Amino acid sequence: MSIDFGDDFFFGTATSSFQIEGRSPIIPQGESIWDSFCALPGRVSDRSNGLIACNHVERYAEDVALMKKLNMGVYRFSVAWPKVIPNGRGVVSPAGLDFYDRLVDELLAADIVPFPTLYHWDLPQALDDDGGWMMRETAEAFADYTTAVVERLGDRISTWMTFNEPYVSAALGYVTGEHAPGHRSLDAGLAVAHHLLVAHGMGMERIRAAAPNAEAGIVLNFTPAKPATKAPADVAAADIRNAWENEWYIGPIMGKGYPERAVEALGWNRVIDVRDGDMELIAAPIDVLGVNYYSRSVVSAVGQTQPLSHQRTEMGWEVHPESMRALLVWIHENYAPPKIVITENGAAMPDTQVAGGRINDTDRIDYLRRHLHAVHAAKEAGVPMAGYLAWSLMDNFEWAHGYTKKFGLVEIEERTLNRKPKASALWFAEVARTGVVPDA
Ligand code: IFM
Repeated sequence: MSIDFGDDFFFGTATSSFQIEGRSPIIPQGESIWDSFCALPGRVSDRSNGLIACNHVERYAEDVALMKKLNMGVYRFSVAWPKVIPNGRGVVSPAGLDFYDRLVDELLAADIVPFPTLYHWDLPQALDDDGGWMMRETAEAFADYTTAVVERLGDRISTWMTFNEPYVSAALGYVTGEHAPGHRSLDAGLAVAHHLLVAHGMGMERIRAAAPNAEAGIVLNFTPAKPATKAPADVAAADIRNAWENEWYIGPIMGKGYPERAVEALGWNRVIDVRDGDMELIAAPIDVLGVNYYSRSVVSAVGQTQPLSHQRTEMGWEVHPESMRALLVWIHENYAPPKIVITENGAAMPDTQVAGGRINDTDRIDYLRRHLHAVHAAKEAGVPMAGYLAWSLMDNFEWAHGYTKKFGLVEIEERTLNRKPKASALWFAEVARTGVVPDA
């Protein structure tokens, strides 16, 4: 059966600064932790970096024109802190702000709503040299950076997002070391998680002060954990995973605090430096919650297990749209954010089939179709769903996987960096034009 999202629902795509922008000689910028991480041997699988990426910094007007052609109503991008304040704190670079100024104007001229995120992982290296997110002072630097950006663009932005996926910043950047800055310490990750939340709270205050009429919120990722069996040990393992991965951020932000059972069971309160007023600051009301959903996990007491029968993407992630519907209902019933936007959903696929000179990614179309059905089902169940942004507009730098994993609706040709819409881009353009998602 085909489904209709109606007129009050928007469609668009998402990207982030480090993954697509690259550098330009006319925009002097500071190093970010990802520049440093890419330079370390063995950290990025194809030894690539973000120096050129998709060269969006020079080709942004072409990218906006392409979005317009694809009927996109909203564009989620992130602002690169090292382009705006090269040293992380102190002098603001007019050239950096000018770039985002031009991008926002180009989008508005094309009738595309700009939907910026202030932090999508590219922390200025200068701040990391002083301890980065392990230091509470970094939250203060983030607040000043927020003011600089919001004061400049605020007259044209209707919705601000503070952070993208703080869980990933803390867990992969500081606990497992898979992401920049590559630390491997649970204690560091716990401290970082709290500082990111404090920074979110401070950022919200600055957004409210500089743009009182704008909406504001945060983008969180969720990977619902299901126990592999009914054995108590598996159930307990999945429960702790849910607490750390899916409740650790939304709980404090929505005024429910850190999940008590995990704090107590693991003794984590010993390292979280919660100061007077922190939890109130973090719980300041948001207008909108961004939800990033890709997959679920199946957890046993001995670690993650993989249901063999299920379809997976190139990331090895199980395709499980039903978990997305259940997740959205769970968020609504337990936390009730005023509005939810799917800020990321999509799939890395092999992209090996070509038809008529175009990548014929029917597997990606199927993924998007099934997940859009899940979003629609949640909406029908009363969840206040406002929009859906596909990850990603184009193939880009997939962090530790370099350019080897392709999430784009648009292909980036290897040498020329020319943009070529895949079959999924044309399919999604029709969904955006009509609001209707056809059945398979
Ligand atoms: O590419 C990332 C993005 O930067 C954050 N969310 C998940 C995507 C796919 O891994």
